[in-house]
Amino acid sequence: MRSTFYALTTAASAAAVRAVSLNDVCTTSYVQASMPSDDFYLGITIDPASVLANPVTNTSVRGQNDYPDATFDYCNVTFAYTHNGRNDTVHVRYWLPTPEKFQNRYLSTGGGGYAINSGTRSLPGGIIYGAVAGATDGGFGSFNTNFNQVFLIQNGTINWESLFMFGYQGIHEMSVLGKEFTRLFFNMSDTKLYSYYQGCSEGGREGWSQVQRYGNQFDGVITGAPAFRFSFQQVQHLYSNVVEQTMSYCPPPCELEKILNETIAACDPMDGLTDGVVARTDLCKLNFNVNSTIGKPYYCPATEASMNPFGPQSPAAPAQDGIVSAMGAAVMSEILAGLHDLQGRQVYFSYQPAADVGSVDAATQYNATTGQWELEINQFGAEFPERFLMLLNASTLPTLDNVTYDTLKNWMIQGWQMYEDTLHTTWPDLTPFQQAGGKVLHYHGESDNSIPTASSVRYHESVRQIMYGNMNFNDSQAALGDWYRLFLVPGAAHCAPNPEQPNGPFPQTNLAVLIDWVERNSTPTTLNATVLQGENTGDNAQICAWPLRPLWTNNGTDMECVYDQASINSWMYNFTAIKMPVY
Ligand SMILES: *[C@@H]1O[C@H](CO)[C@@H](O)[C@H](O)[C@H]1NC(C)=O
Ligand SMILES: *[C@@H]1O[C@H](CO)[C@@H](O)[C@H](O)[C@H]1NC(C)=O
Ligand SMILES: *[C@@H]1O[C@H](CO)[C@@H](O)[C@H](O)[C@H]1NC(C)=O
Ligand SMILES: *[C@@H]1O[C@H](CO)[C@@H](O)[C@H](O)[C@H]1NC(C)=O
Ligand SMILES: *[C@@H]1O[C@H](CO)[C@@H](O)[C@H](O)[C@H]1NC(C)=O
Ligand SMILES: *[C@@H]1O[C@H](CO)[C@@H](O)[C@H](O)[C@H]1NC(C)=O
Ligand SMILES: *[C@@H]1O[C@H](CO)[C@@H](O)[C@H](O)[C@H]1NC(C)=O
Ligand SMILES: *[C@@H]1O[C@H](CO)[C@@H](O)[C@H](O)[C@H]1NC(C)=O
Ligand SMILES: *[C@@H]1O[C@H](CO)[C@@H](O)[C@H](O)[C@H]1NC(C)=O
Ligand SMILES: *[C@@H]1O[C@H](CO)[C@@H](O)[C@H](O)[C@H]1NC(C)=O
Ligand SMILES: *[C@@H]1O[C@H](CO)[C@@H](O)[C@H](O)[C@H]1NC(C)=O
Ligand SMILES: *[C@@H]1O[C@H](CO)[C@@H](O)[C@H](O)[C@H]1NC(C)=O
Ligand SMILES: [Ca+2]
Repeated sequence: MRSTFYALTTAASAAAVRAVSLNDVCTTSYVQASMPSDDFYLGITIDPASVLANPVTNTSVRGQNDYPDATFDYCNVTFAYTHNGRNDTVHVRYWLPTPEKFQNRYLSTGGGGYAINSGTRSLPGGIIYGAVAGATDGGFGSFNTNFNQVFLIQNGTINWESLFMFGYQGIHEMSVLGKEFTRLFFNMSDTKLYSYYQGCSEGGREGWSQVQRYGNQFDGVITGAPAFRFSFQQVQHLYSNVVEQTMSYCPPPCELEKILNETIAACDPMDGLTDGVVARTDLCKLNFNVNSTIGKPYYCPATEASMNPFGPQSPAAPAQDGIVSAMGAAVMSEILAGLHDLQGRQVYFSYQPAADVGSVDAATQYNATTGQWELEINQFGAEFPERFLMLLNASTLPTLDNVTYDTLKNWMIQGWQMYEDTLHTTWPDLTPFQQAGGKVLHYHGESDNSIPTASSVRYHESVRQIMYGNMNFNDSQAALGDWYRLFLVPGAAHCAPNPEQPNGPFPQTNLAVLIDWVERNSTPTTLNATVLQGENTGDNAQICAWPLRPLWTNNGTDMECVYDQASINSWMYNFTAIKMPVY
């Protein structure tokens, strides 16, 4: 009897708490009644007739880098708004947790490459933490239409609206509308709504675009490997090709892979733990000489022709059987040194030594007619000057003929001037964000082969110097670390774990860590991370906060975060080729 009575009361009180079900509120009419009012955002009118809403139950997500596996229900909402007087259409999409799972949180998500959203890939990362999660199509025509497809109206004619939407306006509008929609949908009235942002690569740049402009828009922001300093970043993708052209040597891919393998093998133990992970690329840079790979034999089997949906078809190639040449080592050294102009002055930096540059920027292709490995123009690098500087509607340069190190420098500076206020995204004074109590969790794979890790270190340094220039190095790092922390992820590639260094961890629980920081004032002294592949899958690891660096002692049993001036200095560059400050 007693147990029956107990069960009944428990069921009754649970029913009272869960009075509202997903099906009750996930309807077109309820969502229409929850729309921000017409005068909520000056210049924007929402189209109530565009509202689409449907409940989705028992969805599972697995194997993602940015959030753990989960199963959940949500309300799938899409609607459109227009900018008054422009008659354009911008679509926004929000996934809302069920009423009993909602935890007074909102999350904006961003894109990658030239996309302003990640499809629906990033949205579960909010739902599983009780947050409404938003994405925008930027007004580009559909959620699958990328910015570069709409940037030119015709050759020579810029679609300026698309540029500003991509630069920062689209994410801003989606965030302001999304927060208000969340409040109205869940009847929040005066309850605090915690607001967050999470994105990597272009999504990381988009996050910074908001932190730099809208001080009180987010309580917490996760910016991974941001594609900021945009023209430098894009043109940098061409630097490896121009090294190969200038030095008249296109290494066979297998030669570069061998150099990479030898670099990883030699530099792995420098961090005190021999685990296949180069956790100290700075020590590698200071102590490893690429020339030591000269003469090492390599072999890679023949490959068949393949279609790359994102780039050119790669032709079939014969088996590669050779030894690392002095030219191969010289090309690699020059690539890692970063762009210098024709007077030998530093213009920009490159990847860290254990990054796999051979499979992306430095990739070459086999020409069956000549039997030679030849230049394969990097598409990311080539699209930028063609489309965004020359304003020609094409996705690559026809040739790199006559392109020198000075050409690259000039493209970087020209692109900086053209897009300083939209894409460059390195404004270093974050005082409004800091004063509003915002927190930034910034991370970057230390073996990133698409955005140089040093790029994140440079911006973090710029913020420190601009905001705390009157303090010494350690005090300013401490002051900055109260609200903005940078973590370099050992072994990680671009926004992902690295198949070349499978035992490296990845910070999969970033949003949980940020929520603890924002809502419970629990500062991430180290960043929580998990090994996501290989034989140690599931192992936990802690990542040191910059400028501290990991070092294992006692034969790899104890990890410490140490201060090492020579290592820190190896991350600092003086761009002597450029007279303006480059933040
Ligand atoms: C949820 O989906 C899984 C498989 O994806 C299935 O086994 C399970 O029965 C489903 N649960 C419900 C409540 O529909
Ligand atoms: C979410 O809504 C959009 C717009 O109606 C629709 O295209 C999409 O299929 C929906 N997704 C799910 C999982 O229902
Ligand atoms: C606005 O755009 C719609 C659809 O693109 C079009 O049918 C309509 O005529 C336009 N209205 C004005 C005032 O330009
Ligand atoms: C918000 O309040 C309205 C009116 O009381 C109610 O019908 C609706 O279910 C509530 N929504 C939620 C998510 O609780
Ligand atoms: C490099 O190392 C990887 C992983 O161990 C291996 O699969 C590959 O064959 C090696 N490449 C060369 C050129 O030795
Ligand atoms: C590597 O070897 C080349 C000759 O092949 C030499 O010019 C260069 O200085 C060497 N680099 C280092 C860092 O030893
Ligand atoms: C291969 O080399 C031949 C001869 O130089 C040249 O005509 C051809 O364009 C090259 N093919 C590619 C795909 O570059
Ligand atoms: C625009 O420029 C591209 C690249 O030069 C060219 O292929 C295309 O024909 C041009 N289109 C027009 C309409 O001029
Ligand atoms: C490269 O420069 C040479 C000499 O000025 C010129 O003849 C040639 O047309 C140029 N090539 C390209 C693709 O601009
Ligand atoms: C830290 O990561 C582990 C897995 O490595 C996970 O179980 C734990 O929940 C994470 N902690 C936080 C605060 O998310
Ligand atoms: C150090 O660790 C390695 C791998 O765990 C082990 O093989 C070796 O015996 C250890 N050396 C000492 C001196 O403990
Ligand atoms: C950078 O180099 C310039 C020119 O050599 C020099 O004047 C300046 O002091 C250097 N700046 C730093 C921070 O080292
Ligand atoms: Ca190691």
